[in-house]
Amino acid sequence: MINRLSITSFLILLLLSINGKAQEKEEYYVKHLEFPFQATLEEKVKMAAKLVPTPQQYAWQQMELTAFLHFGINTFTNREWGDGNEDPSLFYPSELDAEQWIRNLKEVGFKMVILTAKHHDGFCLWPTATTKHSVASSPWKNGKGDVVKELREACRKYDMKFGVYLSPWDRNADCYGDSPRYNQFFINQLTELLTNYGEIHEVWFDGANGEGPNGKKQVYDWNAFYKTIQRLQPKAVMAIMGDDVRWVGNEKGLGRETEWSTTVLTPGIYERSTQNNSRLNISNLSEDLGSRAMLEQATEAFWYPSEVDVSIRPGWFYHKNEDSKVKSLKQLVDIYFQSVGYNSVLLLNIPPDTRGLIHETDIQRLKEFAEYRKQTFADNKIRKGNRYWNASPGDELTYRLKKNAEFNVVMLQEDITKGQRVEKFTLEALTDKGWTEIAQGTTVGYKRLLRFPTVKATRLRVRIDECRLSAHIKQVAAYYAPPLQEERTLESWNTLPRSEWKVLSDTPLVIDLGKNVTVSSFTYAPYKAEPKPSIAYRYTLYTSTDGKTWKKIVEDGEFSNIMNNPIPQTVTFEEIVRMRFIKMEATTMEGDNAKIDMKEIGVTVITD
Ligand code: FUL
Repeated sequence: MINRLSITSFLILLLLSINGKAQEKEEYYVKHLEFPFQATLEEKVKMAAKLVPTPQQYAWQQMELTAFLHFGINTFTNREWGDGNEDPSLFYPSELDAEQWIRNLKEVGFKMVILTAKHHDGFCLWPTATTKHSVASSPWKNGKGDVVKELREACRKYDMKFGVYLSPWDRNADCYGDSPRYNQFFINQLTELLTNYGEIHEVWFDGANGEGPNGKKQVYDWNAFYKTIQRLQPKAVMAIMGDDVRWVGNEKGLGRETEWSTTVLTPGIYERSTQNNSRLNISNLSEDLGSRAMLEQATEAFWYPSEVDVSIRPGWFYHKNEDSKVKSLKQLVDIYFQSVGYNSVLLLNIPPDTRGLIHETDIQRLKEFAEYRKQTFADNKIRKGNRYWNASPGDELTYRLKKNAEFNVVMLQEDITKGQRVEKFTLEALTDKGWTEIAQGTTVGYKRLLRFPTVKATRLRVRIDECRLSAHIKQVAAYYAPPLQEERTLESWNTLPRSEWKVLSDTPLVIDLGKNVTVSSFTYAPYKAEPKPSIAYRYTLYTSTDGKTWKKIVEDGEFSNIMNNPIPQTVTFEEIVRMRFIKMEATTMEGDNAKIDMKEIGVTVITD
């Protein structure tokens, strides 16, 4: 089992910190620390303040903007999760041009791309020796193509960092479920990727698994996967099912306002994680992963910073019918403030289309997004905001602003090479009405951006109300972010008013639509797009015109990835269906009966 305790506990770094006057020796803990048995809260807080990232975690954090590229067999089958039975001959991008991806992504500010080298369907985008289920069996370039290689070369050309997503869950591999055999198969795939393509900066292991209670049970050998990365690409960060980068807990692009990189969440690849995390009653989804209250109960702490992954479109893979659903500039800007601005790295997915190109609409939106950031962040209203400030609790520092400064954003940055320490701060501005409080915040970390109504002021005062030991503030800046129009979102997935509908049964869900209609598709839209244990995952759908004779329309369908990304999922029927009654038998991920509310169902009616 992975025991990095032995490495990291003793890897206590001695740094010389020059503090203006005296030189003092400071002890830091790199990536991990264990609290001594019976340590007091005060002792724990002091230790946590000295937990710092590894050099590669620090380099990763500084990238801020990274791009996900979901591309594979799903691009051609129009699915989100393939079942592994897809014919490789479906893979045929007509104009694949990896340089087009990277040139455009570089131009709009991305520092790294991560490619889905293999998604859950098992189809490999490189000609692997481990399986026939790969590009080598496709007609693309007569089976001589290699997407990973083309992308790697484009990254080299444009000086873009490169990462790989390799799904542990594999619905194609015969050996999946035969644990030792599959672990070796997976290590062979990983070895190919980490040896044949030059430097790899991030390895992304997805934790998703939709096998359900009766599915195949694979026990992953995380320790062996971890060692393979350490041996072949020691500078890469290991993400999600890894101990360098933590999944933020949703796929909506929403970080936490209080985001601790110094966290008590034990990474899932450690055997002790289940025990540790259930004792603290926490998971990736928890709101609080690092407060004093959490430290008090914890036995160890990790430098385990958050990554916010979200797609520019509703789905992760390209779907033509989502060309009109590319996120708006306002949505992207909000995501930016709620990820990079909340002490996280943004991993924004931009899925190449069936041509093998990034779609024009997405490029256009990314350009608007880049232009907006440029416009906002080019003009820092603060004079001398980069004075290094070592602040004790209660300390204040006043900054002079440029003449007639109007601003609605303040940025704070801590020097995280000395730990994450700020717990509470206040911002005040000197306006023509005197000093007024404009905002309050909690954590800062690598970067914190606060938004508030526009103020006109001559001075900005920052107070560090609470912190662990003393905080090292590296930079304070103020900007004006032009307001963007709120867009109205319409529920476009239901065209039949629900006022006439009646629920005839809850389990299975039976709905009387009130009249006979001709329907081309139906939608399941989990309430508020929130995950819940009772969410439907597998389903069988019947319809009827009289409520007695039922016709099976979809058998054992799957709402792929519904738990992580609970957005509306529309199922288009092979042929239009005349119906008045809908019956849905549905089960959860765990195989229990799902609970579906009538409001979560929609139909597209083509004629009455
Ligand atoms: C999830 C997967 O199931 C999705 O398909 C997607 O790859 C997302 C980034 O992670 O867990």
